[in-house]
Amino acid sequence: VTTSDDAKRAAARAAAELVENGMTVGLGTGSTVAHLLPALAERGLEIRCVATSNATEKQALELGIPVEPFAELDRLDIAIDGADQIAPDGWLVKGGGGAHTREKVVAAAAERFVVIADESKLVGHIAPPIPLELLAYGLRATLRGLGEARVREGAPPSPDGGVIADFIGAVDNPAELAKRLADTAGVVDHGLFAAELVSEAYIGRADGSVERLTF
Ligand code: A5P
Repeated sequence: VTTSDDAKRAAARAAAELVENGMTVGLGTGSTVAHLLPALAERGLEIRCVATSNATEKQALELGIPVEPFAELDRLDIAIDGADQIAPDGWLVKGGGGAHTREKVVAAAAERFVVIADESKLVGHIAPPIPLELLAYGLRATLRGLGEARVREGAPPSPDGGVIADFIGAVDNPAELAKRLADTAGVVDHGLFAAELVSEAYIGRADGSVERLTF
């Protein structure tokens, strides 16, 4: 068990306390969320959950947390998820695990979107790589349109059949790049999450302390 694991666990356990009986909850993906699920299960709440990946769904069900398809619910009370980069202004990069498309749908549907991470995720500036999900249809043409992008080696397709790739060009202005990526035909979604989506971040440290950041 590494110290970063302790830090992730501390952040995850603090965020689990935000969930209340009767809530609809979006469950993120990754090694930090893997600590959230047992903390949530221990609370024994009556909640309705959607999962952003098959891995999260499987772990949740094993722990007795109910998961339903995200087709009927039209909003969520809260979503809790990890991040790969957290900038001082609240912009995020997500998708290190290739789940960013579903993660963004869940974050956008949530009244409150809470990020959980260890302090290594805090960055001064957003930097490449920026994860992408691309349609397989026209893949080479989409990559050509993007310029500096490459398919992520060894990454399985997304649960929706998309090809996982990364934009590796410079990131000067995240908002401008987000618009350019979103406007490129063949891009299903990208891993830049605007600060407006983010309610707060719980940052765990190896000593077990947790800092709450709001943006
Ligand atoms: C999954 O695609 C990602 O967006 C994760 O949320 C992100 O990579 C954080 O993962 P860890 O909690 O494993 O660092």
